[in-house]
Amino acid sequence: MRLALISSRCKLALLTALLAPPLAHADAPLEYFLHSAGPAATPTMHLGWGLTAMCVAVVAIIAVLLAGALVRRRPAAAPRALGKEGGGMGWIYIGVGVSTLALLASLFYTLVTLQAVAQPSAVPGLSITVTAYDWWWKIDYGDDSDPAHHFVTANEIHIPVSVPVKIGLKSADVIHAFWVPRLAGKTQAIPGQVNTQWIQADAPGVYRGQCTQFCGAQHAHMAFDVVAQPQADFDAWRDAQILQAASPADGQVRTGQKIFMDRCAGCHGVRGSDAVGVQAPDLTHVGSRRQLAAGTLTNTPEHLLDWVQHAQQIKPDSLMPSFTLNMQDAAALSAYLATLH
Ligand code: HEC
Ligand SMILES: [Cu+2]
Repeated sequence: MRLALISSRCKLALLTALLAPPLAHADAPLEYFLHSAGPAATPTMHLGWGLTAMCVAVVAIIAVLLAGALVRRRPAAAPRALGKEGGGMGWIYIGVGVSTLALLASLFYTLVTLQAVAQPSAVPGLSITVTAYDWWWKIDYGDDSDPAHHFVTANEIHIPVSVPVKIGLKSADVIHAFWVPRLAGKTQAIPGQVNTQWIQADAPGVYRGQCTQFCGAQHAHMAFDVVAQPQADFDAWRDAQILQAASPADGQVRTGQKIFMDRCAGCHGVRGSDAVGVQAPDLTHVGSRRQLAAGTLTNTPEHLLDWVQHAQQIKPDSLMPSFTLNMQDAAALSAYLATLH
């Protein structure tokens, strides 16, 4: 039932994609490379449409010629001797010539496009390191010049609008690929190597990203959001993210924190507490994120608790175990997690 639902939604999405105008605005319903929202993506989108148009034209011309040949079919005659086919070679030369020109033109257009998206036109105003893990993304706002501005988050990248942002891409395990279709082409994240790419959003909005290199069981649930905001909003977000978690005062929250320290802190970090795990998403401001577990669930208190108790059912094989909690512990943990916003 769920599968059927998804596939009919996919068909609808595909249909929308095919019918939508190529230059639809940033709020287009479809998160797809047929629409672009920034200078790192627009030239490749145009290239995609151009090459598609060329292919369609070739198919249409061939179809028309074929139909013409069928209609004007001559009566069958004895085959002529080799070398006396009676002309027609002119058409072969024209065909080869036109094909060669079209292929050269598309090669040239592709090279020009690659050059156009290779570098931003201005020096990137922000630099982020993204590390791919099975099956989530660590986002590191490192700032060498100012360590006080350094913080780590997960699965949600905020950027200021109209500013080129440099992304250093790493992998902690296998090969992944970072792709935000409306903002840039895809780039692989390879263990032991730092690849770089840049993105820029011309309008505020949420742009969905996705791992596009098969990386194991939960590859499909390895999404992320890029949230583009006006500079002032971005600064406010960053200032809030830099803050450490407050230490709990209230009794239940304190109990919840103790459960967290016992059962979660080996993997997860919460800045400002003794939880310094680095193999899992930093949870200092987990409540501020839109989604949980790399786009698997929307972030609500119910989903949060559901995730903690049923991670293995919700995202089988993910590197977080499911936890069995009694009602009291679940309530306490919930109360503590609610303070991490
Ligand atoms: C063995 C390591 C491990 C332990 C222990 C662990 N987690 Fe996780 N947790 C992970 C990993 C890995 C992920 C990322 C899973 C994914 O998205 O594929 C994760 C994801 C999460 C997320 C989603 C974060 C986000 O930004 O999407 C939350 C919330 C979370 N864990 C809470 C907890 C809590 C609460 C506990 C303790 C009861 C806990 N975890 C214990 C490894 C662990
Ligand atoms: Cu993947």
